[in-house]
Amino acid sequence: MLKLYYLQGACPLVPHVALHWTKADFEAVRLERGEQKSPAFLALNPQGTVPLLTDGDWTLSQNIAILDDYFIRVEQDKGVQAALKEQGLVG
Ligand SMILES: N[C@@H](CCC(=O)N[C@@H](CS)C(=O)NCC(=O)O)C(=O)O
Repeated sequence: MLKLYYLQGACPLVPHVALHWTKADFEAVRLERGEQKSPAFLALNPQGTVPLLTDGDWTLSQNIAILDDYFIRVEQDKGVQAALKEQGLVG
């Protein structure tokens, strides 16, 4: 299952909104301030930053990379426009 690690009020809001709007099956994992530098999180992302998207052992950081990767997945599935249209977000 996809997991998006985030800090409240920070830039992971961008992929968080994208995943939510397209009804992705994902879990949002909220970190406490400073937790991004914990050994457990550094084992997932040595950069110690969020956002981090994981899917099993697969990990991806950086907002733009996550958006690119995710929307490629959606596009291959049913298409971003169709996903947003379902939500009534585009005409
Ligand atoms: N260029 C990165 C920026 C990552 C970044 O700086 N994330 C911030 C939150 S917006 C962060 O994790 N800050 C906590 C820290 O650096 O310890 C991206 O677009 O994902």
